Amino acid sequence: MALPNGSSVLINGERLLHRIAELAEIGKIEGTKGCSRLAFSDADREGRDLVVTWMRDLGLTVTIDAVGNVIASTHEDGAAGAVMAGSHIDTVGTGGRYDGNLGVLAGLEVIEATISTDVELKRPLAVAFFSNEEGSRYPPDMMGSLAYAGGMSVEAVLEVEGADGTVVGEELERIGYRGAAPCPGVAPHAFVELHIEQGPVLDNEDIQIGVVEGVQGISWTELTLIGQSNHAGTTPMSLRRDPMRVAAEVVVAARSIATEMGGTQVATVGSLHLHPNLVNVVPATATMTVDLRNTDENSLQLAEEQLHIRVETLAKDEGITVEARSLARFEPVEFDARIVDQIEQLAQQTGLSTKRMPSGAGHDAQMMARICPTGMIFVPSLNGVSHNPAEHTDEADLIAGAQLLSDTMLALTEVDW
Ligand code: HGY
Ligand code: MN
Ligand code: MN
Repeated sequence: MALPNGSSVLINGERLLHRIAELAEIGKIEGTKGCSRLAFSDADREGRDLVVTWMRDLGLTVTIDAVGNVIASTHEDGAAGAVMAGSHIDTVGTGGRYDGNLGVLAGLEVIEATISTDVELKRPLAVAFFSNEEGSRYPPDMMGSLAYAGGMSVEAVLEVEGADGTVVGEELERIGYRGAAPCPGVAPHAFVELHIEQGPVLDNEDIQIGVVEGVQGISWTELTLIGQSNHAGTTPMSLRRDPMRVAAEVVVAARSIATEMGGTQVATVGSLHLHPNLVNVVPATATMTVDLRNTDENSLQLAEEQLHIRVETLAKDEGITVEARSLARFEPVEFDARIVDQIEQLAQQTGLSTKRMPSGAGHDAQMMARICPTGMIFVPSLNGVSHNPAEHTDEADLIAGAQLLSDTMLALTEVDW
């Protein structure tokens, strides 16, 4: 797919870097490059307001839907028939400045660069940021794009309660982003997400572009382990029903499931809360989360079964009860081969080194793949570090990725599926 009229639109790398830096000031984690903008928090609202201002200053048609997804388009019909870029601008609590933000700001840069040239496109361009991609305050992750793609109702989204006791609908209202546009949203012609890899592969192999073929499956489970609170000094070990003992062994079990299975299987216990969490009290409850992922659905189910068996065995042995709640469950996704090929061809055409690879992290693109041809572009993460304020990608890689996003989006305006 040749570029329109043989010309290509050159993005303005300095403008992109400046916007990344400006957005990163919102929710800045002092002394680091990172930022903290949990979904629907005041910092998230501030970040949203800044990006929406940039969108409106470009004269784009900006719509906000019922779950706070924001779509900006060069055409008044919004996403209809458009080639759309996008990602998220919410972050985890200890986030970096590139996760999600790069894909949104690069998409905005492509549109601004295109508007400032005389190139005539057959299709509109659009850029989106979706609500609550991280899911760490309100599960599941990719919540906004899941709803946009019709995978979760607006009602279900609005009633989700966070670990902090707040509710999505009320927080959305409070920050002024419970919009009027319908959700699910309109399927665009195509969707392309530029994102940092967040893993070590590209950096280790000194490769500039990851041509992403798909996203691995994700399984988030919350376990509430219910034992008997008791005195730490007077309760004989034989009489204890200690949920923390089971929690500790579940952490070890999750890790051994992943190492025994090998391949792409990963397992993470990322949160653990004890009640009453006091030095001289055998805990009453332990609440923990287990994140399992695998590129293969059958293997992921095997890991889930293994975890369930081990938790039940440990709980029985300790005489405690277990309540399990699924927080997120997404099967592996494959991206559209035509877009994957296009990204690879354009990258190699411009002399960039490439590697085809799956995504270990979840992304909004995996939800958009449900409703339109979708692809992803990765740029390297230094030492594979992410979900960490030290997250870093070299400026040259950021700009190369954004230019490839531009070339890909423009090429996709030329094709009819
Ligand atoms: O959980 C994920 O993979 C993504 O960062 N939300
Ligand atoms: Mn992300
Ligand atoms: Mn993330």
